[in-house]
Parts: sequence; C-alpha cells; structure tokens
Amino acid sequence: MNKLQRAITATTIAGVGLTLLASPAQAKGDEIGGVGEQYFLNDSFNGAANRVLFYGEGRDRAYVGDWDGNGTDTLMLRRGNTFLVRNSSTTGGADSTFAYGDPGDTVLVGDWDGNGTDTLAVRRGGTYHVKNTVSTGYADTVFSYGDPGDSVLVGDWDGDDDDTLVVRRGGRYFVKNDLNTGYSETDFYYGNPGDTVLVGHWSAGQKGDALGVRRGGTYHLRNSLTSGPADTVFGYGNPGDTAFVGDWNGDGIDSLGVRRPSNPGDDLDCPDFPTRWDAQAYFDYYYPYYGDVARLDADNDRKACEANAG
Ligand SMILES: [Ca+2]
Ligand SMILES: [Ca+2]
Ligand SMILES: [Ca+2]
Ligand SMILES: [Ca+2]
Repeated sequence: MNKLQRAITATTIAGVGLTLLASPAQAKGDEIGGVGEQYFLNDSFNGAANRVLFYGEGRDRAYVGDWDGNGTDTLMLRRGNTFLVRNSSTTGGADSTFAYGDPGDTVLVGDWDGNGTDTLAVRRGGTYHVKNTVSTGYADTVFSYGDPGDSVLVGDWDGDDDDTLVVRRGGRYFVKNDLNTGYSETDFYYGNPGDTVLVGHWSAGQKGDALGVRRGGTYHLRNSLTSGPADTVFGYGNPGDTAFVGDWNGDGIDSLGVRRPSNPGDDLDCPDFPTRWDAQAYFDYYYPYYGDVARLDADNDRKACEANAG
C-alpha cells in the first residue's frame, strides 16, 4: 500500500551465520504459534525454566502481554474471536474473557498508547485497527503501514514506552515510531533473511526494544539496533519448541518461554482411533516433541496405523 522510505541508514548487525531451521515468526506482539498446553518460562538467560504452567488446550492460539498493567507479562488464549485472559503465570483458568474482531483476523499485541497495559490490534492486509482497552468494542485508531503481505514486528523501538510497527522484508527492517499512516523513519539490516527473529528488552541499560535471532535451540540477542555481535548467546529448550518473549517477573527485562504439549504417554493404540487419519493427526501432533510416544508407527515410516480402516 505505502511505499516505504528508502534507506536512511543501512546497518548490518548480528553477523552470526549458521544453518537455518524453517520456523514461523515468534516475535513479541504476534501470536505465539505452535501447539501444547504446557509453558516453560525462564526469568534469566540460561537453559532452565523456573516457571512451568499449564493453561488451556493444546490447540489454543496464544499471545503474551501485560493485560492488567502490573508490569508482568502473562498468557492470553484465543478461540475464534473469544480471548481468555490470565493475569498470573501459574496453572489455572482464565481471569476474564472478551470477544474482539472476527474469528479469522490476525491479531497483534502491544502497548499502543504507552499506558503500561497491552491491548490488541486487528490486522486486515496493510491496515491496523488498534484498541487501547482489552474489551469488546470499536477500534480507537486505524492506520495503514507497508504492504498487505508484509511481516511485521511490534516493539518500542525509540524507548518512549509506546509500541509501534517494524515491517520486515527478508533481512531488512523498516521502523516507524508512531501509529499514523505514512512512511518508515529508518531502516536497517539484521541477521539473515530466513531468520526467526524475537523482539525484547533484553538488558537494563538499553533504550527500547531490540532484536534477537533464534537458530535451532540457540538464541543470539543484541541489546540495540546497531552494528555488532550478539550481546547474549545461550541455549534454551529443544529445536522443535515454539519460543516466545515476555517479562515474567516484572523486572523490566524480557526473557524467553517455550510452548510444548505435555507427554501423553503410551496409553493409546491403533484400534483406539476411529480412522488412520485420526491416528496420523495424533502422531503428527506429538512426534516433534516426543517421537512415536504411543508406538503407532511400527515400521518407522512416519505413517501411523496403516492397517487401520479409513
Ligand atoms: Ca500483568
Ligand atoms: Ca496500552
Ligand atoms: Ca515507541
Ligand atoms: Ca523479567
């Protein structure tokens, strides 16, 4: 829709060059992605989760944000256009629910007005419908940025506390620091075009949010949108995990979490599934995390219960 402003600064940062895994976007502000009802949160940059919790169902869509403005990020689940808010990072049910947008809408999370509370924006193509309260109702702000097919990241790029958008095209990022229709203000290069990129406030001294790159189970975090090597490199979880970002303990520093199904054990056998396709769906759901946990694939060709009818 809008042509983004041409290069003002072209700065290459984070010169790590490893083989890439194909992964969905897992940035702050976007849907977490992945499956599983089990969440492993880590308040520091090491390999061990210090909070493990269960929330909702494995196929729920999930988002991270500070819904009550108390300084800590927690999960929110989505079923169609119903959102289930939880305000603590512990196992339990929703604290509140509300409806917003249409079931097929793409939803982004951000603190759009800088008041300390995260709310939703609905994306329809290159147009964004921003709402500054977590409740049912009409959008407070509507603006357009970039093209309908662009991937976007949400963050506080200039450190003034409000979140805005970056359009990502391959390894190039176009920054805008307000929610008005118009051109980008700056752009820069980061990592490789195929990288999975995370957004976060990784360190106490940094101004606003910066980026991190995920390669398999290794994370390369850079504390500013400037040239240079990663400031923090560490391993977390498994390469198949879905990773996401939040400030779980409210210390102002964002860290990681991963999402994973809980292990179902070997309770089911092929005759327990109505059709082989049901068995295959079960197999495909758990295989990335636990392998053939129910032993449905006797000949190891990743086709489950081929002898079943259907
Ligand atoms: Ca909160
Ligand atoms: Ca807000
Ligand atoms: Ca900002
Ligand atoms: Ca924190």
